[in-house]
Amino acid sequence: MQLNAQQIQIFQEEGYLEIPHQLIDKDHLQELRSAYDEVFEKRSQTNGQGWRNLSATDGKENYKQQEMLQIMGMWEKSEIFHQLLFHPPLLNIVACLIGPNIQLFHDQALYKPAQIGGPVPWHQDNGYWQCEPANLVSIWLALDDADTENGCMNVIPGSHLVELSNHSRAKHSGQDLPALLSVDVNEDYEVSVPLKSGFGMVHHCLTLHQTNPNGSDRGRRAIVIHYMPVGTKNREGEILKHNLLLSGNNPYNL
Ligand SMILES: O=C(O)CCC(=O)C(=O)O
Repeated sequence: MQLNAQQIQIFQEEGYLEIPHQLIDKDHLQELRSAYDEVFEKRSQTNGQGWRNLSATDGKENYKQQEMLQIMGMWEKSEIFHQLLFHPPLLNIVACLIGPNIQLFHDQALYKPAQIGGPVPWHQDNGYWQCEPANLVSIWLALDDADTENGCMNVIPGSHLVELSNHSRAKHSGQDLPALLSVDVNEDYEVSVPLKSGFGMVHHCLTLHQTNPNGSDRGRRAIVIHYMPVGTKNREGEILKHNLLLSGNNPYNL
């Protein structure tokens, strides 16, 4: 399903859009959850190889054992997540926002376990990436119901229209969180985006967003796919010509 003109306008003005239709049906969701759990099970005994706890402070003890678990490159670890990159309901939305020539920037699983799920502080994705032009978009897909109790996404509407903020190293109780950046934000303007499982939201790479800790009894499994228009350059000014082409053409990689 495509986005209509009004939905595209909302995205352009607000920097995010709660996608009003279900993206993943019940059976597909069950397959994705099983594959997700399998990858986490395999990785949980390792550090590195794309797995890390973003809540770990300074590589030492985790603050109060919080866990904000990240696995990068799910598409390379599981065939069903590879196929998800080409799932028409997702690509159709992205094409409405950045055009038909779409490459993968990367994907990541972001898992907040029940009760001990750690936060992700306010940031703009391009604070990490520094890509040019800053026209990347991300679909954040809920594999479990996500709400204010278990750490759904919170955004500052319209923040993508202001320039990139100065990000600094995130801290917890005075200790550095080496994997995370953070920005000071006026939270009066914050909007929460609760989502049912199988639903998603799309956000611009300059939209300020964060997620809270998960103190609830429900885990919060999510997968985020970051997409870029063909021709996007990395922080060194090089065109990312080799990234996986998801739709359309890539004249830079002939
Ligand atoms: O899933 C989360 O908790 C954080 C998500 C996020 O920061 C992102 O999708 O860029």
